[in-house]
Amino acid sequence: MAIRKITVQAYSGQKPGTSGLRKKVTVFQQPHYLENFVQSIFDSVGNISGQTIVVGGDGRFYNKTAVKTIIKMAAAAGVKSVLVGQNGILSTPAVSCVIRKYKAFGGIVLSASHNPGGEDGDFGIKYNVSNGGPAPEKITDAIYAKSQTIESYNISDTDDSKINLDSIGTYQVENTLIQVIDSVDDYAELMATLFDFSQIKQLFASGFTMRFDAMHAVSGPYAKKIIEDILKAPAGTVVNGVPLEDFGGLHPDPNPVNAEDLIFHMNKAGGPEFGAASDGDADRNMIVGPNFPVAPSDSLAILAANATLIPGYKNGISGIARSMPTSTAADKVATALGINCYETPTGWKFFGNLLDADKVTLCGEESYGTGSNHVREKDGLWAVLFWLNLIAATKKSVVQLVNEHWQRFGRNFYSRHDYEAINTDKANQLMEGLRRQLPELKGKVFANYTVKLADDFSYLDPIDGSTSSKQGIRIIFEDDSRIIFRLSGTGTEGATLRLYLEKYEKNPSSYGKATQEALSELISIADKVAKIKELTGMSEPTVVT
Ligand code: G16
Repeated sequence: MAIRKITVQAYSGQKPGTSGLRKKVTVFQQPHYLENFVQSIFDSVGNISGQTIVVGGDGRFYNKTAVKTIIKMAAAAGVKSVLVGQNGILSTPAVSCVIRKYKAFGGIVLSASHNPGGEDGDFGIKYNVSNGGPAPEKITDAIYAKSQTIESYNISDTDDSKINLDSIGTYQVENTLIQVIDSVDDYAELMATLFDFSQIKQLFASGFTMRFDAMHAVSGPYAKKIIEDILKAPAGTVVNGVPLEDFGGLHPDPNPVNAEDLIFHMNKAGGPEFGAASDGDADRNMIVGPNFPVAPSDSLAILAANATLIPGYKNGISGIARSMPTSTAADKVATALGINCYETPTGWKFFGNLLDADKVTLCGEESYGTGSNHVREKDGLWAVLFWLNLIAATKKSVVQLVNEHWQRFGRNFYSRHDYEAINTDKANQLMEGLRRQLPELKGKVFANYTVKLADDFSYLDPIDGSTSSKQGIRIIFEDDSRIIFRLSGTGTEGATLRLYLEKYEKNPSSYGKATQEALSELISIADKVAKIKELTGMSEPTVVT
């Protein structure tokens, strides 16, 4: 076995987006494409030689190939040991958990999250730092800069067949110790420290019914072990629980549109009492009651309001953080609790500093992401266990918990409209058009709404003083209703325009309104201001959640 230095040319466009580098599998399959990016990571994160790193992914097509390549490059870089999930599998929150538990230097997550998989699907790679969270922008910027000037990479010539990922155990590649670990154990152990497992067990023993849809993605083995084996929910509670390389040809995105099978089961007569789904890499979650999907922004607010009922949070929470487009429901809870609610740009990486400084305990995003200080990623199964524990502790249903929350805090009607795969130039034109209007919008009246503030969101990190600008156009009205426009940073085809709409209602007789109806006036205003239909050529969004 020997280390080889391979001379290469840089690829343009290896710029990490909202959450790492996400591209079509076919892009990653180009000669040296993955290797260039991995070497750029190794060269940008400090001296990795002699350190321990964690590697794992969501099991999508190309996962194992990429894991083996990374192991050979880690060996060439003099990494002391690589902790890798069995079969190359680790959910994103599990990578974070393992980095923290074993005090690793960092880790590499292989996933394109909720994006479809398979040979024609998407693949992704991101680097997580020693706190277990996604690398901050200064590191992702350095990785990108390196990828643009890279001239060579180093790799061990060990044959792939010698890199066994199938069985738990240890072996050497060059001088690097490879430790193949159980993908679930460390994570399951952490969950048992946060939640009252015996109370949840009793809930299932009393006949409580649940359907967890793992969407053929990586949460399957985690959910089966924790929900069925440990908490003794009946076999079959977890469905679609075997991770498939192409997610069964489906879109592993837990929202009412893509998790339509779960919604079907939750809407039918005699269906389960509680439904949940998770995405490709198990960091997102959707919570559903019978005929009742819970809005992610509401879920964050409800978890925060009830946190002291859960053993891991019984002493209270230090603060809450939400991404800017996420509804302000959590802000109302923070005010009631007398704690801060921080507003960050979209991207879990922006929560890391606040969590490390203990400014916040819970974080959440409208994009079906919720998490806490137990790891530094959002965590789908954690959120599901939190809800289960809440149901077990209060003996209330999902619908009751949400309705009681609205009665206490009011209801933030909320929706996101996505216009996917639109022409990038048109998308930029739309955003620039909005930016040009910003100085004149304040005070303008649109139907029943008067503009209170219009800006391009900019974030000053209160911990490290860094700023992130151009993070989304906000139009906020006198009654605190909001319209927000952003271009997604996770898509792989053209551009995706995200339009976020929020209206606060404190008249209980209106809480039962249909969401799109409650937001209809804001939807028309958004189109009028941004000329969405005209510029995209689309008469309606591709996805409404
Ligand atoms: C990632 C980020 C999230 C973000 C989401 C959507 O989630 O970690 O913080 O909210 O993308 O981002 P965008 O609106 O830019 O597409 P995931 O689950 O894809 O890793």
